[in-house]
Amino acid sequence: MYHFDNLIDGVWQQGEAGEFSTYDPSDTSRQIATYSKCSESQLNTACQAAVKAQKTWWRMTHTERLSVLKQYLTRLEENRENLTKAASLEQGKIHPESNGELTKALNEARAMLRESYQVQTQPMSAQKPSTINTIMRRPRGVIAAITPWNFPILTPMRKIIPALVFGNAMILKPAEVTPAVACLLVDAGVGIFPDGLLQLVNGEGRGIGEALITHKAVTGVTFTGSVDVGKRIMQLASQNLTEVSLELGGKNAVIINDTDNLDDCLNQVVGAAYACSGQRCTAISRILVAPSLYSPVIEGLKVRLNKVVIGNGFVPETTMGPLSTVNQRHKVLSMVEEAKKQGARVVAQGPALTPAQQEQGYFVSPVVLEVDETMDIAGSEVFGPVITLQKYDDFEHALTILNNVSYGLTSALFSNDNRLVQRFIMESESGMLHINHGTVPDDHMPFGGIKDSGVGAYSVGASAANFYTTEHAVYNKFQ
Ligand code: TXE
Repeated sequence: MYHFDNLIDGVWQQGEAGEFSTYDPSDTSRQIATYSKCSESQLNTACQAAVKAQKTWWRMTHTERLSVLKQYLTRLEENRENLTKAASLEQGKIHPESNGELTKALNEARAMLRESYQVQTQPMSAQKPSTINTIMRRPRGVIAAITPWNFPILTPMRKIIPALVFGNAMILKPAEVTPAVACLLVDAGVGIFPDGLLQLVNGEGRGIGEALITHKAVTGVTFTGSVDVGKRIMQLASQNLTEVSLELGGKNAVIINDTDNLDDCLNQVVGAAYACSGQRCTAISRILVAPSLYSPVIEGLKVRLNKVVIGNGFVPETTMGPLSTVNQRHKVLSMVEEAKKQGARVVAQGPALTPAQQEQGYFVSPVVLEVDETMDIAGSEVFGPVITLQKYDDFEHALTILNNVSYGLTSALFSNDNRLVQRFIMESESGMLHINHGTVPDDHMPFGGIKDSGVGAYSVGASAANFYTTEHAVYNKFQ
């Protein structure tokens, strides 16, 4: 059992706004943690501390900041066991996935530290004599981060590291479903960072989350979560004209047109679809297949779904844990039922749940549904272990289906035909495009989407500077 309060100005302080608890999604009778909720007056103290800490932090040189951040990453690596255990206990994902998540977070963080060197003040040509013009970058200031529950290690880290490396302070409000890892992540910074530089407040999105977004001291809001909440955050942030960066959902498709190695292709697709029980914004949730490959793809999916072992994430044999919340399970099951009513056909199915699994946790068996574009599920994010399958007539048709959704996060094409690859690169409406490659992103590449999948600058890598810094035009004339 864990208990966490709120990290304010370097000290864990009991929240003045009540308590909440979390439970194991594999066995909901088991309480995992209790938390105290931050009050608005405590948030105010945190914001004042952040403003002060940010000034101290920015006065340090870039090299000094990098050295402190490297020390922080070493401490996280030393805490691997605690961090990954907390993630799997609260979120439900299998323990090897939590381990992989921390590894990815540390690799991205190290890449971010390296890439941050690229973001420099740029000399520019000047129109007046004896003048040097430069475009200078400064930290944005105090960043509010609101994170979801599906990647409780990686998502906070993707925000903390770029914010801090570019000289900002951060106040993190983690999802109420999985705050334990976030609390451990910020706790690891105590004694390494100046007090107040990296703080954490616990509580509901509509409560302390909104108070944080609208606080005058906050100059940037980075959010990962649902489209509806993203829109609300953008509206709230506009009250103070605060910059936002929103990373929202996806309805990501793979087009399987032709491949030299269907086994390898399906391994990548199924891995990208069902990791984290499908609760990934970049999960492949639609497979669009050329007519010639339709039957072999279905056969390959059946074989893979038969091998899935559903259960508690700490049992070594388990390959798929539960969904994280009762709401997620309800949403996924109702979308599948509604799809069936609208004519969707089950073409592959994972193992049946045991009575104990049905009773104790939020387990859902993976499924592949043959659908057409008229069905609601063909365009809505399920966020669970559900793949929809569609046969297309020709590549033109495939591109039409691919782009005919409101989202635009990631997409993939399997083909060796260069003309099709070129068309895909030019026409796929998504922020990240993969060719003969699953949808797992590299550690230093921009990460983000277009359309309903997000607005604002991409996170990860040097392009994160577009959100975490502000540009200033400097004219320096020699007298
Ligand atoms: O997300 P919410 P939910 C999608 C996915 C999922 C659906 C609902 O489709 O089924 O969203 O999930 C905070 N002001 N994604 O309801 O509500 C909240 O406290 C400020 C995709 O869990 O968006 C939490 O910290 N903050 C996604 C965070 O928002 C608010 C990941 C996310 O919760 C707030 C998660 C408010 N008014 C869900 N309301 C992805 N892109 O990976 C809530 N929050």
